[in-house]
Amino acid sequence: MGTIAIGDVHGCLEELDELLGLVLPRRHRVVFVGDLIDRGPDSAGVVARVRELGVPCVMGNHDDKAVRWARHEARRRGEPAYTNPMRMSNDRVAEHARLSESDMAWLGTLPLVLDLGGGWWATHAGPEPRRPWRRQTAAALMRCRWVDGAGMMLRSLDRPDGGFHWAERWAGPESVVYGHHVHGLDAVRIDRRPGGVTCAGIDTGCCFGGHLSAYVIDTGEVIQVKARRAYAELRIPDDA
Ligand SMILES: [Mn+2]
Repeated sequence: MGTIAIGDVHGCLEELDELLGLVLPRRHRVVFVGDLIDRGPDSAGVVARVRELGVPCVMGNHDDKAVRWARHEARRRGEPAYTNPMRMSNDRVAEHARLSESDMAWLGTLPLVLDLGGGWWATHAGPEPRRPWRRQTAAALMRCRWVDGAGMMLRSLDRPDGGFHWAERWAGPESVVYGHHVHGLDAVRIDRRPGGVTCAGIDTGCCFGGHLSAYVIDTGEVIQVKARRAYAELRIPDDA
């Protein structure tokens, strides 16, 4: 049985259901690379669907932020003097309120990485190339995009001068399937690294009007559906 990884869904339930119609008949193992929620029209519906499927998902930075914000809110309700130190837009607060407590608790259990076997790992954003897989940080695994020549993570939304995407510097030996960074709205991004290492970036920006992509780990085949429309603007900051 092979494995199919599905990219950042970001609340795009209609597109997810269309993609599942293409993916599920293959009877492969299905995994999600995180960021199930925000930006698209139905975060709660997407979480419900993934929970119904009972398949694994890694923790995305949006999933993580929602969980941490909800924990602060719970504490604030119990301690009137407590102030939630995190910011969240009113739209996001309303969208997250549609998630049940059980959904939010489930999001809080998502792992940072999944071992898919065969030398492949799934994570939301990516490893920091200067560190071996076992010493990666949560910050990198949920947020890494750009790195310097030494493989150190840089905090930038846009490619810095002289910077690289981490997948251009990752030496393995693990192959990685990941989301988080929209390399383009159509094609998935495949980096073939020395030693037979592959990095597969499969967030093709469905919520931005691109595609929702599924990647068949064993064959490299890509299964895609087109976004119904753009639900958000591509250039908004990642944690906005
Ligand atoms: Mn993300």
